Amino acid sequence: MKLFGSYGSPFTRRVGVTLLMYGFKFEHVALRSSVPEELEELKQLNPLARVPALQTDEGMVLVDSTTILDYLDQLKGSDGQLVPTTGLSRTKMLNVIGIAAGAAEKAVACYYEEGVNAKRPLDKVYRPWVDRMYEQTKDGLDALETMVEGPWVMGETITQADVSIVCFWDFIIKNRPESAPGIICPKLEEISLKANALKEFAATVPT
Ligand SMILES: N[C@@H](CCC(=O)N[C@@H](CS)C(=O)NCC(=O)O)C(=O)O
Repeated sequence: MKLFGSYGSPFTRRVGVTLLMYGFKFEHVALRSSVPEELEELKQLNPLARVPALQTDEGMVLVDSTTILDYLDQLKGSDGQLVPTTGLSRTKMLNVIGIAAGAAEKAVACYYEEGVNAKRPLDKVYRPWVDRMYEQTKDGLDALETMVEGPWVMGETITQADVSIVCFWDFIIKNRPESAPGIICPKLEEISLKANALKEFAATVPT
């Protein structure tokens, strides 16, 4: 398999961590949509020119990290999956991950407004909308903080909820400007610290 996308993208990183945790062999191609030549290559893989994209061993190209994770879960089979295969516990976990992904999408949108690779001239930024997106990110994380059930997000063992939340948390904390409303989520912070000590997370820290 080939994973396209730099680990600076939290959506790519959660796929990278999952591939490593499942023990799948893959080649990592750190494409960035912010570099024009790499963007051209990306367009050949993903009509939306976004990362991540995963080329399977059969030659299929999957886009969107949720779809890619679903594919990897199926490949892994029911034994050792990071997500329960059926039942309410699965629905509950996907709901938690959905909130985290929503918060991350808002943070990425803010990054494109005023991060190092901002797409819009600063004087064209519409402040109320950007502030609202920072707020949505913060509110999403605050909600997740209240949902933590144990040493890991869903309880005693590490799951996809931890993989996704940690990748999103690390991106948000690293890229959020000081002017944005502060985020205080000690449980998520601790889970991030614990996860980043694991080799699969350490191997995917954005450079
Ligand atoms: N829902 C998508 C989000 C992917 C996404 O937003 N990727 C960003 C990087 S974090 C990207 O490639 N953006 C480039 C663009 O939108 O032009 C997923 O889960 O894969």
